[in-house]
Amino acid sequence: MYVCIFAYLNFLSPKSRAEIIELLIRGLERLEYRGYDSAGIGIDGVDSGVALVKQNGKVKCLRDKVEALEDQLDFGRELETHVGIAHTRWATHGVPSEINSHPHRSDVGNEFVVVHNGIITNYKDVKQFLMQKGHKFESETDTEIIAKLIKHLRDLHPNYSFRELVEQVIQQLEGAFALAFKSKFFPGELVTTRRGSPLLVGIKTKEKLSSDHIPVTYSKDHRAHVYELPHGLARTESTAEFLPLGDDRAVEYFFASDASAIIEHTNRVIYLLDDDVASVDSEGVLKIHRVKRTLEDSHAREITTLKMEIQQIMKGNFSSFMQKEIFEQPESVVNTMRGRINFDNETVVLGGIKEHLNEIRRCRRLLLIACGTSYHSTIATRQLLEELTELPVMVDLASDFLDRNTPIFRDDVCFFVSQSGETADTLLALRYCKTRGALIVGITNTVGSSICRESHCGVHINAGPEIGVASTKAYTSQMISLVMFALMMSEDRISSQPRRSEIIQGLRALPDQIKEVLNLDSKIQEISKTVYEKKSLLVLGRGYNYATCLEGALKIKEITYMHSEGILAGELKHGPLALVDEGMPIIMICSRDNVFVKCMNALQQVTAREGRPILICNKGDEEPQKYASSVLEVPKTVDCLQGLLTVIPLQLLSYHVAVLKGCNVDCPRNLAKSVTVE
Ligand code: UD2
Ligand code: MG
Repeated sequence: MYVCIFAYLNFLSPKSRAEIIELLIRGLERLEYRGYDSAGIGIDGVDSGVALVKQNGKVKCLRDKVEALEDQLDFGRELETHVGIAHTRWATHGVPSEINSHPHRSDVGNEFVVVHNGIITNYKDVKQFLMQKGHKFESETDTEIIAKLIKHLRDLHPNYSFRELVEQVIQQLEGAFALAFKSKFFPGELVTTRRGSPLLVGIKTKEKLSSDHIPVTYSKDHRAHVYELPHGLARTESTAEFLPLGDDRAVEYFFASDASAIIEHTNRVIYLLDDDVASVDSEGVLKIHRVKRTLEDSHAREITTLKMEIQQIMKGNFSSFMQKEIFEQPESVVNTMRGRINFDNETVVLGGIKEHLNEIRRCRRLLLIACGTSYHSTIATRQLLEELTELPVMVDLASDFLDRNTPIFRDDVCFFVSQSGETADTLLALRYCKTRGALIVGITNTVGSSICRESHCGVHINAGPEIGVASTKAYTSQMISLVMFALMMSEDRISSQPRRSEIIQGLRALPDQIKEVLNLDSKIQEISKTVYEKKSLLVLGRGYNYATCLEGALKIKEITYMHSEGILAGELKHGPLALVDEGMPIIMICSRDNVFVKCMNALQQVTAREGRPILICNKGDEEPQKYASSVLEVPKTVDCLQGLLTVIPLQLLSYHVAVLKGCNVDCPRNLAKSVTVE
């Protein structure tokens, strides 16, 4: 899901092996921003075979490893035509390790090697089949089946072309993928394809291209001519004439998950469509082929000219990663729930917890320990955890928990929540509890992180890499993970079935509701113009929305440097009300739940002191709107999920205020993405 592929083919364009390796690694570095935990390349070996170099960790570690192989790999050797494939990986299947890194291979002889971005959902069935046929697997990944399968098919059909073999393979695959294949049987040839995951081709030639289209050919279409690009063999579709373009047939092709890895080499690219098979044959000719012709298919792929800057490509249409990540939430929440919630029979299975469930049910209490935004996700779900587990639930900031030398017992269950899985205070608290014999549960976004390794069990929130320092999508995914845990804990209790059912259906509707909230963006931008020059911003609410107040205020503080406080509305008259006058900007969250009436009271206390709050309320709820200076209406959902929707306007507001103030949204001053020091 969260990986990138890059492939480079030079045809009649002599390059030393060192230059080729450099190109591949540069390509990976360009894709690094998408998050990764290991990397690898596949190139021609010094014999006639394929050499693989793979390494855990940053691309830099791969670079160091390759450089150490300088003598072995004969760096100075010039290769006129060569195919190299490369990959960065963000683990979803199996921990980050050399063996789980790509490229994956068909056999110890590296007959076929492949890089893959995506997820193969039927890999277990295919793997079982191949194991029965005697294939030996070495990794825990879904990708490895692809390499084994193509070898299996080649052994059955030795006369098939490389492209035909790949087409046979993808007909067996379910799920999402972008793939690039290299084989020792087909030197100089590269086959790539995609379904669901992005893939584009960059083309670099000295001569001008004959056409700005590459026609698509089809297996079932005998009349189709094979149109070929570039160089002298190319012909246009309309005339089917040869169009000589000069004598220089040299060409370089770049295949990548996104344009950031290509743009420095060429701005001429083709975006492949689902099930396109793009191959470069031994004559250096790029062909696009499809097994089946579909009605809506345009029969040609346009070569487009990229005009974007690298920064722009990386962030898509967004100005910062934070903004991109806020807008990713309709998908990231789905990824968190994928394969875990069955919405039809209303069951929830967290694979990483289920074996410990009975032990957890017998515990004395649950402790949730975290820092910053992750801590807010524990506050947001505490009430539901108490309700559905019927256990005492403590939430603690890791640093304070440690300062207090908190008593911990063998029958405690301790949760440690951290996006990176490396947060130093949280990790220290984990070790403290572990030595006292408690069961340790991790909730992290990073497979193979310290918290993941040192915990007894846990949940990967699967939100995808988060790059902006201010956490957004990880927060909503952490909340959902804890909600799923609560649902699992209560599955056997008949009396809680209606409640569970309501929550599960609420989760089902969530992605669309998040999209609706994101539509408030331009309105929020307008509102931010009214507050960005203020000194301070108070965020008021209670009940399930209290966590949203804290999280919203934290977002505002960390990226706009404005003072902001999340205040429990019930505490207003115990002090904070003194801050309120007509000049104090206030945001009030007031949704239709069991504390609505109390919230209305607080709202009136504020308006009685001339405060005119910005209101976040449920769609169509007119009563609280009377007191507001402006209103942001979010769809109503189940009370315990409402915070997933009310937090988003505050994420957006902090983002817009930061932009207006000229702050660096992705890298706020004084802060680091993961705080790995105490
Ligand atoms: C696992 C696979 C997933 C897919 C799925 C199929 C991994 C990482 N996940 O997802 O790719 O194959 O099964 O059913 O291979 N863990 C900790 N501490 C933490 C987080 C997780 O110990 O902080 C453990 C957890 O107990 C489990 C493993 O890591 O043993 C994977 O956790 P997960 O949440 O990814 O598990 P699951 O079943 O959703
Ligand atoms: Mg573990």
